[in-house]
Formats: sequence, structure tokens, C-alpha cells
Amino acid sequence: MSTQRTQVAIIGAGPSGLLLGQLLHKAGIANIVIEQRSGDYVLGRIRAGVLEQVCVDLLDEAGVGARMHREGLVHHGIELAFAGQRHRIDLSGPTGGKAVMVYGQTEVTRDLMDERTANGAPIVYEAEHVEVHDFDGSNPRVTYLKDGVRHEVLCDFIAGCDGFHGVCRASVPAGAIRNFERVYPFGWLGILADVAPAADELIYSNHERGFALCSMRSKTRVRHYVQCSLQDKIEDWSDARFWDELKSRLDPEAAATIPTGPSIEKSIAPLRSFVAEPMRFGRMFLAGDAAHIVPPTGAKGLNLAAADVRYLSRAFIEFYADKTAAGIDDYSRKALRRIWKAERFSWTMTSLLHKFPAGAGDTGDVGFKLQMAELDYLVNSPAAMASLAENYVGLPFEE
Ligand code: RFL
Ligand code: PHB
Repeated sequence: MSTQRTQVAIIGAGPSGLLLGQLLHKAGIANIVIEQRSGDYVLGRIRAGVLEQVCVDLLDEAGVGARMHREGLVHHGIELAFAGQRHRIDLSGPTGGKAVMVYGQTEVTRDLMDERTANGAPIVYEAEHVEVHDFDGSNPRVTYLKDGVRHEVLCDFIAGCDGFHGVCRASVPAGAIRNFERVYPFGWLGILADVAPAADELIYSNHERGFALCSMRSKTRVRHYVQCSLQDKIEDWSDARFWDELKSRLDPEAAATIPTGPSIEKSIAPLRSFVAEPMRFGRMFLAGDAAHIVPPTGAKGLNLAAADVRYLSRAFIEFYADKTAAGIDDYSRKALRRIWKAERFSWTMTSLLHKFPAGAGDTGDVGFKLQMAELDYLVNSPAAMASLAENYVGLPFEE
């Protein structure tokens, strides 16, 4: 067995783990990132595409923002489609000039991985049987197997950045954690294709057939979604069926002009709201999807992960530089306060835009009529539009 020592052991090389590792490295805090998959596998997961200003600022602070500024697309508005028409929601006017950056999570991850390789900070891919130990005491440890050899990492802190299915949250004794969860009765079928976007900005559409979203990764690559049944399989959805369904859910103008082409990726994701409380267990801290999941309708998942990392990196830096535990003691409270607001916004957007099967609550025909009334109110009320814009671009931080 090989034993090594570091200050912070980071589990997971998704955006949370890599960004935390980079910010700590820049501050002179030793860390190792331990990931169960290969680098290529991590880069092959097509996920988020919209970055809030705070996420852009943090990537800049980490020194990995150059390509994002060259290749990313700054968006000052989004469009809502319903009842055959599109309505623009201005993001910048009501928020003092804020905007969002359209830049894929894959690219963010690639920039962070490239930087880690360049600066030589340690990262282990394809680590098997990753386990976290003794985080309730002052000498936490992480063990894993790599190429048949058992490794042990002694550390001051463990950062659980290992996503929703990770080992860190699962290692907390049941009595020490409380989970809050809602699973929605539908999924999103997403495709990636090398064609031009449907419009200059993202289109979120509520249609009687179900929700649809036209997004993009660049001026030549799109990411589009349609709400689908949880029973659907990828094989049920030929490209032709996908494009027909998407068009049927858009306004006539977008349906007539949207460029189509062969998909280069297609996947189905379930929709879930989930929060684990607290986010600190002795010397182990959860960040990103390890602690919370939002349905993607509000484009908040990656941004919340970045917000956690902002709080957590500052707390560790303060701990080592100023010998104060105030930041780490307050991490869970501060992060959860922001998380629940993003959960609220993501749930509101999901409720407003999806077709909910008839059943309990505001579902079925009544639900649809109420959604139409709410959308009609929204696009005609400067106050309601300002509220959507303020949440979409990202709420301010508690310092
Ligand atoms: P990740 O990205 O899941 O990374 C966790 C990493 O941990 C590894 N891991 C382990 N490593 C070692 N040992 C173990 N036992 C491990 N178990 C797991 C995993 O292999 C993985 O590499 O979590 P992280 O870093 O917290 O990042 C979170 C984001 O990925 C996520 O919130 C977003 O993708 C959510 N999301 C969106 N967020 C946005 O902000 N804007 C969007 O537009 C947006 N769109 C989306 C989305 C997520 C989607 N899906 C598929 C869930 C669209 C979709 C369709
Ligand atoms: C995406 O481009 O993948 C995307 C954009 C906005 C969302 C969700 C996903 O709300």
C-alpha cells in the first residue's frame, strides 16, 4: 500500500472538484483530485450550457476563463414560447446589465483539466473502490485502488464533489443527514447536432404536447430538448421523430425555420429536486450535485456547484491563511440558503413550462390553463419579468 499526505482530498473530477482544486492550488493549498472514471468519460457527458456571471467570474479567478471569453456567447435575453407566439424576456435591463454566458460544461471541464495538467497538480483517474474514512475525527483518510495497488491519502479535509451517485454523501450515517426529494413524472430527451441555432437566444416553450427547449453550444452546434416519458428509450426516438416533435411544440415561425440535421449525441435525463442537509460532517464537506440536484429548467445545476465551490474555497483559504474556522463553520448554512432559492426557482420554471399528467394538484387541463394565465401575466408584467431575470442571471452572494 502507498500512503501520501495532502491538505484537501477532493473526490470527483466534475466541474465542482476541478474548480475547487484549481482555486486551492492557486492559493498554495495542496490537494489531490480522485476520480473513478477516465478523463475521456468525464468529458463525454453532455450536460449544462448556461453560466451565470458569478460562475464566469469564478472561472476567471481560477485563471481558466480565456477560451470561454473567446468562444462563449453572451446572452442578454431568453424567449418564452406559448400559445403560438414567442415573447422575449430581457435579462440585462432589470438586473443592472447582467447577462449569462452560453459555454458548454464539457468545455469548462476541458479547460480545468488542461490547466491541471499544465500546473502538474495531482489527479488520479480510474480510481476504484474509493472510500472516505474518519471524517468525524481530526485525521480523515481516503483510500482507493489503482491498477490493483491500494492507496491511502491522509488529509486535513475531504471535499465530496462526487455528484449525485457519489460515495461521500452515502458514507454519512443515516441519522446525521436529512434528504429532501421530489422526482418529476417526466424526463428530458436531449440531442446535440451540428446545425445553426433556432434563434439568437434560447427558446423555452410550453405546449400542450409538452415542454421543449432550443439551446446551443455555439453558432454551429445546438442542444435541443423535448419533455418525454420516463418509460421512453433512446431507441424509440429516431432523429426524424425528435425534430418533428420539437417543431410541433414551437411557434409556427420557429418551426418553419429551425435548421435540422443528424444528431451527434442523444440522451434521456430524469428530473429531480433534491437537497441534503447539512453539507458538512466533521471534516468532510459536500459540494455540487453531491449535495443537491435541481431540474434543469432553470439552468442552475452547474452554477450552484460553482457557488458552493466559491464559498468552500474561500473557507479553506481563510482556514489556512488566517487560522480561523469561521468560514468552514458557516459553509453549510450559507450554501444552503442560496441552494434553496435556486431550488425554488428551478421548481417554479419546471411547474410553469411542463405538461403535468392529470392527477393531484394543478395538473391536467386545469393545470395547463393556469400555466397559460401565468405566462400571459409574466410576459405583460415588468415586475414579474424582472423577477425571472434576476433569478435566471443568478442571485447575489452573501459575503
Ligand atoms: P458531476 O458533474 O456529476 O461530477 C461528479 C464526478 O464525481 C465522480 N464520482 C466519483 N469519483 C470518485 N469516487 C466515486 N465514488 C465517485 N462517484 C462519482 C463522477 O464520475 C463525476 O466525474 O458533479 P459536479 O461536479 O457537482 O457538477 C454538477 C453539474 O454537472 C450539474 O449540476 C449540471 O450538469 C446540471 N445541469 C445544468 N446546470 C447548469 O448550471 N446549467 C444548465 O444549463 C444545466 N443543464 C444539467 C443541464 C444537467 C443535465 N443532466 C444530464 C443531469 C442539462 C442536463 C440534461
Ligand atoms: C443546455 O444548453 O443544455 C441547457 C440550457 C438551458 C437549460 C438547460 C440546459 O435551462
